[in-house]
Amino acid sequence: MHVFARFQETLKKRPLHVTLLDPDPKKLADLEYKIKALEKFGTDGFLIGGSTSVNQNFLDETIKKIKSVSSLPVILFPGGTNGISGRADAIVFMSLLNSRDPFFISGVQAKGALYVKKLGIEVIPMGYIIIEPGMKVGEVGKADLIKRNDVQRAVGYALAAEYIGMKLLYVEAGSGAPEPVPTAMISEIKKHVSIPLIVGGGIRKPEQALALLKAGADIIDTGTITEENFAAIEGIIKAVRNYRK
Ligand code: 1GP
Repeated sequence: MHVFARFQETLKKRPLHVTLLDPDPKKLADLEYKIKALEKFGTDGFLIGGSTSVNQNFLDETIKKIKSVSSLPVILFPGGTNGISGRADAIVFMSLLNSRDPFFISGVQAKGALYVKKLGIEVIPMGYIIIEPGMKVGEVGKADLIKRNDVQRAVGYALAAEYIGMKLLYVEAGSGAPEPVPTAMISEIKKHVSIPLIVGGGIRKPEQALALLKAGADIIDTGTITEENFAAIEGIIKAVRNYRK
């Protein structure tokens, strides 16, 4: 079964947790240990992201290493065309809907589309919207950041994603954000949108993940915590896995 279909099946029963990993040479040393532990804790898959400076060989190497120790799906979450690898199971083919630059809405996608097709990996169309503070991705993607209290604007972009035909919606505060996206914004989005909703950026505690799930998030994504405080990740993953609506 394809990754997205499998995720949809699981979502009928419980929310999902995904772990964002940066294909960075400095982080490869303890990757095997971390992957095994994350799988044991119950994460549902790996998103492979990283900045625009991702090295192709290194990306392949990272995915190869993950695949050698885990059976979980590996999904590309690319920052540009160099974040694409045929070793992954799938790619979230995303459009940064609230970018001021058309390059990030459809330009970079046009540059990479044929390559993705040739690789034959599963494509998951995803709307991506960035909320304040947006951090590095907001800057690089030239996001016209949605203010944390501008719930209506967030709902507009979220619903637009669904009407455009996206299969998945990612609401992002930016990696390393001091606080996650406000729960009031997530609950309002959830009232209007029916495609699965991933929330990420600044999630460091189980309580934050639980509050976002309660507000309506379907998938929780954490990245920084895996690098900065690995001891905390088990609690977050288990909280997500055990949550029931
Ligand atoms: C990045 O939102 C994700 O796209 C993960 O954010 O690194 O803050 O967990 P963190």
